[in-house]
Amino acid sequence: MGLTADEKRIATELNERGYSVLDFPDAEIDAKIERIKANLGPRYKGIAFDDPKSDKTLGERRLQDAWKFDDDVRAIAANQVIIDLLSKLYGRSAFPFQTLNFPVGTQQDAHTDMVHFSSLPERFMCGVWLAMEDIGADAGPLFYLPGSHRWLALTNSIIGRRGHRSTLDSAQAPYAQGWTALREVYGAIEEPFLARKGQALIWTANLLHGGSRQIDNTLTRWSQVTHYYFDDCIYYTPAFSDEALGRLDLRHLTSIADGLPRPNTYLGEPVETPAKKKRHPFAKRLIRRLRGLN
Ligand SMILES: O=C(O)CCC(=O)C(=O)O
Ligand SMILES: [Fe+2]
Repeated sequence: MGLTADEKRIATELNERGYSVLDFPDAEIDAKIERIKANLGPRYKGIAFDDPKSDKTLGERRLQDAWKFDDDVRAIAANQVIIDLLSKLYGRSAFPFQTLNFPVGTQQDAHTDMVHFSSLPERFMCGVWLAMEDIGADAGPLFYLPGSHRWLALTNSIIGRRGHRSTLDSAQAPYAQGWTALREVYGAIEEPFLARKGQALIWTANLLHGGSRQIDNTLTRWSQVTHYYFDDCIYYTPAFSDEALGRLDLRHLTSIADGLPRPNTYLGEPVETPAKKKRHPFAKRLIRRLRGLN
């Protein structure tokens, strides 16, 4: 594949452990980070960043798709070295499609991103998590279960649940018991990512990860997550799909890098998405009648 020594290290770690750590490849990253904190800070309602004694975990903690109005968030998501690296390692062109900016720990239970974001063929998805400050054990660091990306990827058919058109408060909740069972079977140990500012961690689609409990609530834990998919796939949300029945909750994506849509395609051909037709009430009644007659 013509990999450099560092690319080979990252490829091997992604393959064997499901994650890999690297220094974010941008000489201006510190300045970008500081501008992001200044720009996004006021948007987290209820957090008094100026007061070192205040509880930072109160209020709104998650800002999705800030790339739409913040050029630095967008530049981090669209970092060409990261895109080229991921494209080289996965063998398809990577594109960023979503950003999340957090000022504190997420304190999220262990989950895989694959129940939110999957692809056909599967696993053409990854996350890149950037530490926007030094993050110690008390600040609710990101954690992961090394090697868990090789465990069974839980789907609705495996856990015995219908997904299509279902509603959920948390798309992760139905799989929690299954993940707990897998953790018991494999006996895997959680590892925290005690990151230095400017370090990034790539996680693969099926790696279990989450946010540790934040022990000191006066601390911040600034981070940005960018989620990437790869060209020429079907992109969908497994939590709301029944793959076996061909009922997919498709995603209609735009690349953050070039602003262009990435239509769902399979083996190079676009996948038709049946437009939701609004039928006339009379037609609906007629269809019901005819169905009844069959
Ligand atoms: O930052 C964290 O604590 C976890 C974020 C995460 O799981 C995600 O964005 O997929
Ligand atoms: Fe996640």
